[in-house]
Amino acid sequence: MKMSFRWYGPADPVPLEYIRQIPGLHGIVSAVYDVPPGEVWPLDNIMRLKELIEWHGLKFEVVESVPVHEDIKMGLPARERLIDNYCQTLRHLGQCGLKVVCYNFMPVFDWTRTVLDRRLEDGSTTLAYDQAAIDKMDPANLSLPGWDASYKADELKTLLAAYAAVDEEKLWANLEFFLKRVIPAAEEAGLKMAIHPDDPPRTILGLPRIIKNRRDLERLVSIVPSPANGLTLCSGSLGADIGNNLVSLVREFAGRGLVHFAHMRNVKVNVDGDFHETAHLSSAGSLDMAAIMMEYYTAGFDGYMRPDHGRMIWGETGRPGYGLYDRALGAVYLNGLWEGLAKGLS
Ligand code: DNO
Repeated sequence: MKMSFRWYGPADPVPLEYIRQIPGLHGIVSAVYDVPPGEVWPLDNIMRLKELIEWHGLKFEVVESVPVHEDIKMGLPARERLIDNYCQTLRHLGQCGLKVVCYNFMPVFDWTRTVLDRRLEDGSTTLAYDQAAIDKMDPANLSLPGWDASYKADELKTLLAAYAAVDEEKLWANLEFFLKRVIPAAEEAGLKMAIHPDDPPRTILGLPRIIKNRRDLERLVSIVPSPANGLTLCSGSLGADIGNNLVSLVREFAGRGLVHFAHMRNVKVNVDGDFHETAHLSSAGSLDMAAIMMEYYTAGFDGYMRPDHGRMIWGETGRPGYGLYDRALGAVYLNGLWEGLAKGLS
């Protein structure tokens, strides 16, 4: 298992100088952020990022994410050119020695929360999701925390309207079209693709969502059976549906060598399906993190893992979910569990 840490590039308020001080880190997970979605990532930009990370004593082997353009997800004619661009980006990443590419196929919004700073009893703040708040939203005048600045109002309206023609089966067909082109390119470039599940794993605002549970994951990997067509198994995303059993998902998919990237975070899920994110520790949330780690260990997992979102603690401010302190605690906790497993502590 290669413990990694997400870093949003030179504009990230958390500096690499601090990240390197977290014990037990193998590398950084990052992306080229200054190229618009759909365009080719130039070799130079990737190389510069890699050199910067390596200069800090860390490896750069995992990209999160190479965004999939909405026109590909909608199956518009522009996808031909956009998929060619995607494959070219993969070739460049392969040339720079990258190994795993995380991506997702969620329409319009990637992760969705209704609050980014819910205060917990201990005074920390965290990301939370309340269905009632979503249901109250006016789709014609949508305001979603974390996304408000990403789209202009008109742009968002047009996009949401265009998705009215895309149901789940259409989205699957578009994903299939994408994978049949992209997986061979990834194989040639020496890369493994790792799809991120939908977060949360349910249909939101009428938009189709197709990577939500075991059945979806199985369907995905069987579209193009190849080690290059694998998963980012995100405990917090899938775990927000209490019907998903993370331990058995790890057994099934990591056991077949199809999990290339493990996102580990804990969530507290209520009976009504609302949830908030918690500290990584098992006792803090609904997921048994130790049991999940044990399953990875038993599967002989040698892929990449990272602590996922953290709360904001100790007065830290910054990018919600991606501060330094709580994620660093997560990395150390997960490494501790792993050492315990390796040494047979019980
Ligand atoms: C949220 C993340 C996601 C993830 C993408 C991967 O913080 O877990 O944004 O990076 O879905 O494509």
